[in-house]
Amino acid sequence: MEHSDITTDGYVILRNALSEKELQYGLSCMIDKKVEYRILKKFIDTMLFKTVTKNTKFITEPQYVKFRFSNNNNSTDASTFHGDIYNHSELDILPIYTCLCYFDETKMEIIPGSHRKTNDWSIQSYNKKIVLPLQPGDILIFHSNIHHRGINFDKKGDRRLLQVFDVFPDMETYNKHSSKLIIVTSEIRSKTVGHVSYIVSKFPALIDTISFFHYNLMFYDLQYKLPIMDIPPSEKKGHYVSYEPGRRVFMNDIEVEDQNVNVICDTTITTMKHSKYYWFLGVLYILFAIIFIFILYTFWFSEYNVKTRIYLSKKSSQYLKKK
Ligand SMILES: O=C(O)CCC(=O)C(=O)O
Repeated sequence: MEHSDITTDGYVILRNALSEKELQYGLSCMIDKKVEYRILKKFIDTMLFKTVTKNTKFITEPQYVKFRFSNNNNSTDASTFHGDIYNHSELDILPIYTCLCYFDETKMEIIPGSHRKTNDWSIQSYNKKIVLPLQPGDILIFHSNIHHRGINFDKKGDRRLLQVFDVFPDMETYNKHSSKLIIVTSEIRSKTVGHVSYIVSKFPALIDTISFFHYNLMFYDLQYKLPIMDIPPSEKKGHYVSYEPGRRVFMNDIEVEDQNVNVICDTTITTMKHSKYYWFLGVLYILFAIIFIFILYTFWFSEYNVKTRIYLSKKSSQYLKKK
């Protein structure tokens, strides 16, 4: 285990934790661009979590809600800073983890300590970001609300990654906390945004700039309110809220499926669609657009502007004739 501490830093890396044979078993789930999810489920239960429980003291009897396998395509929603869960409860430390198993060499960016409540400004927190280099066989575990993002999506080649989300460390924690978890689904609207993010993530300078702005929105809990995809504050209070973009499929119903889908293993967790609560923002956006077009229109057809435009076109035709 590395020198990071799960309580202080919010993450740990188990370096070279899985053998070549175990990794090969995990990867045998890939059939061209599709995935045989039963193989992955077995890999998680018998290899990944066996290694995790053997090498950590804080995860002893893992209970997880879902997982996702991607190959360079989780940039649809993971290339800007985000938390996998947002903690709206009184607790300082969220008792839920995300476990990531890397099959290829790559990097990810994380903000150590961002899993705890802070009085920092967003920019102070943002400046603490560090890059974690990851190798095949490494397992990264963090508190699910830590701020992190995938990087390195511009590199050619595979970036195969298995992520197990909403991992409760033992049965007692699951029984106590799972009813406070809310999953907000937003598949349809995130499709277009996902496609754009996938392309933009291939341009590091551009995605870094977007990520900086997104970080500020996320820090102040605005990133889902502004695009009208959130639930009201009253429903968040006391809860752990996870936003789930992309398609969801149920473990019991699938065999071979696409990559990068959310494979749901626990169907008892509260799931809801974003509400109509913030639709007034939509009305405001339309009002602003109408006012903007009106101002532009009146300005363009004002007496002064019409005269100026006639004068300028006369001048330019005289100039062209002289030439
Ligand atoms: O791709 C990575 O390294 C991180 C992925 C991630 O944060 C996510 O998919 O939510």
